[in-house]
Amino acid sequence: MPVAIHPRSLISDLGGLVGEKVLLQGWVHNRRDLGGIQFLLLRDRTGLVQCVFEKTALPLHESCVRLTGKVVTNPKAPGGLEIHADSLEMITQALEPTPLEIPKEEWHANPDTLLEYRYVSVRGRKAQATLHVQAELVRAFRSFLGSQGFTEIFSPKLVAAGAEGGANLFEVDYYGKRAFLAQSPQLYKQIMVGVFERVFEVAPVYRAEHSHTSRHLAEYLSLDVEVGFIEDDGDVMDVQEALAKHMMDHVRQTCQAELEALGASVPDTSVRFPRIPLLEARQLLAERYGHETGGKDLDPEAERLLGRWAEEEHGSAFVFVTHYPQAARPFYTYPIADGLTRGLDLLFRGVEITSGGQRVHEYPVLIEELRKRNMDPEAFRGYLEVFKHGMPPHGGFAIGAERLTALLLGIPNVRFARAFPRDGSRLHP
Ligand code: AMO
Repeated sequence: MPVAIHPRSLISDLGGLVGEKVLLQGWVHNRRDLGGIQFLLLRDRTGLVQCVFEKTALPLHESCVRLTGKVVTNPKAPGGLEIHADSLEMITQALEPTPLEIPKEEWHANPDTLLEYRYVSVRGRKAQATLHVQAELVRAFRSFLGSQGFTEIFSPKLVAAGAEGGANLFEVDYYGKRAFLAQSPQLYKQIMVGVFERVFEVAPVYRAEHSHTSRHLAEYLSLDVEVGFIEDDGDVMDVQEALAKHMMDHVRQTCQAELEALGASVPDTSVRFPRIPLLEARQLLAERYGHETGGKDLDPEAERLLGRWAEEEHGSAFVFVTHYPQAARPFYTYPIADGLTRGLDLLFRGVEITSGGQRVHEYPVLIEELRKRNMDPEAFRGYLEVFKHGMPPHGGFAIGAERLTALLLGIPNVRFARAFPRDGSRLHP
């Protein structure tokens, strides 16, 4: 039973209250004055309802109000219901007009304006729906892993060295010493495999990305998984696939209203995710689409085309790309013959949403992998120590929560899959 804090009805419950008098609380989402009759579109955490008044002065947008009235069916009203209101009481009056029109929220229009006023634009129906779906994705992530014997961990975000390498570290002054914001809980989740065998973490990570793209944030929510006593990268993919399907199914079951508000659909989860080695993928893209890729990794167009192939040939919105070359993966990735690794990515709708794979679990091999990359083992002493103390074969992956959310919901810019995004040009609100 929900805890009753007021004799208050929620908008989502009105369907069962037709003909009854109700008390509602919420925000003035929109208003229209037709002279003798006024329409107030009321918003609460569960949705929107049209409330009809006679000769009432309506408060400014986003004022907090309490009203009473009768629930009436009206096929022309949004949602098929409206309130014939008889009282309107102010809870907190808005002091000035909103800096943008929340009911018109449109992320293609002017993202900068929307983000500048995010403290109120985040109240828009689409923003709210997006963040709600994300919360449900995370809930499903936790509950699925919990059911599989994983333990949640909490690793430090202030660290002495970067886990992922590269130039995108944020430096902080740590009691007069140089420290960094964690790029990933990579080392810590591996250490904790030595405790719990199976672990996960839900936490922000930091990347001082220098390119301004629609898929990169300076702070993003990393959904990390690590599992011990695996045979190989196939086990890592099995966990990942079952987890992704569970998360999709959960959203399909619990977020119908949000999916509708965003015009989004959840992909078919009945098909097996295809698994294709990177080198084969390259060949396929060249032969099938005439797209040649150089470099160590797939470029965005190659990812898009591979997503198209997975959809056309396998009916799958997801595809694993496996066996990345050593040059394309961090030193902790398990090396195999021919300069390849058991490192892999998962693409969703043609964009990378996770990286992962099997890790090196033997100390001498780690030293060797560092040397191969011209990295100094001394600089990684903190990372290496635990591997002297019996680490099982293990592997894992990290999902970028905002990318997953944006791709699922058809949101063109990952910034709108975060309540308060951080990027090279934005530190507030
Ligand atoms: P990687 O660096 O590939 O791997 O990151 C994993 C996933 O995180 C997301 N991501 C980002 N999302 C938003 N903004 C960014 N700047 C950004 N950078 C990455 C992507 C990506 O697939 N430690 C490894 C994971 C592992 O092997 O377990 C790692 O962090 O969705």
